Amino acid sequence: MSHPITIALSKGRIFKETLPLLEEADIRPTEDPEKSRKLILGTNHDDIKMVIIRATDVPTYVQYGAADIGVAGKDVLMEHGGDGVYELVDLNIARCKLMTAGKNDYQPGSGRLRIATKFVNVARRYFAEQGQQVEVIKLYGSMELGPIVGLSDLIVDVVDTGNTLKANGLKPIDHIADVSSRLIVNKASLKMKHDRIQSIVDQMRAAVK
Ligand code: PRT
Ligand code: MG
Repeated sequence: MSHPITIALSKGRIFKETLPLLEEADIRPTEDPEKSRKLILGTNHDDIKMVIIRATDVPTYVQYGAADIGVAGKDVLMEHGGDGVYELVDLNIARCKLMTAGKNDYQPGSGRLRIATKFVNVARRYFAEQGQQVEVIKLYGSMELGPIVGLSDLIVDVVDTGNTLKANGLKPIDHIADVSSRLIVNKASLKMKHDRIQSIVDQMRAAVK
């Protein structure tokens, strides 16, 4: 009997852009998560299922083996730290950049800066490397408001077109990292279910543009 395999994905851009790659590995969900309320989706294989979870939870599911395979942004992986997972393929999808941003009239000065972000670990590490003293304030969304309402001097967020920053009177300042989504695998799963997982990984890697 072959081992069942669970794949963790988030709704939205990652799901949409991962589907064609999974298709190349002959894996197709039996339902559209955007239309279904189900958190577990079947596939065209009896022994492969998908769990649909928040983007930031994907590395945690894979770390603990609740999912064998997952797709997560490099931003989310940097924040998580990557314990217990192998990052095996750069899928080259959902590309963006991790940046600092501030008000259009922001001028770098001396002294301790307040940083509002959901990427608290990334922010602490980045500013420590820069030798900059910071106070990091954890937010769960709408980071762009931080500098506008005087909550923070800067934010750390992912930026694609930059339109969201611009629409809120902010400008991108420093580039922290280029981001794309990565195929991650639980370390124990790769040993225990090696052949099945390796074959999915190889087929998805071959499908990457
Ligand atoms: O939405 P939710 O709170 O559930 O979680 P999430 O925002 O982490 O998930 P999701 O699906 O929005 O993003 C999943 C992954 O897509 C992220 O972890 C990134 O790796 C990647 N990605 C690529 C992006 C973007 N592009 C992006 N533009 N994630 C978020 N954005 C946001 C950005 O923060 C900004 O607020 O979209 C907004 C528009 O960006 P601009 O610069 O084009 O205006
Ligand atoms: Mg989002």
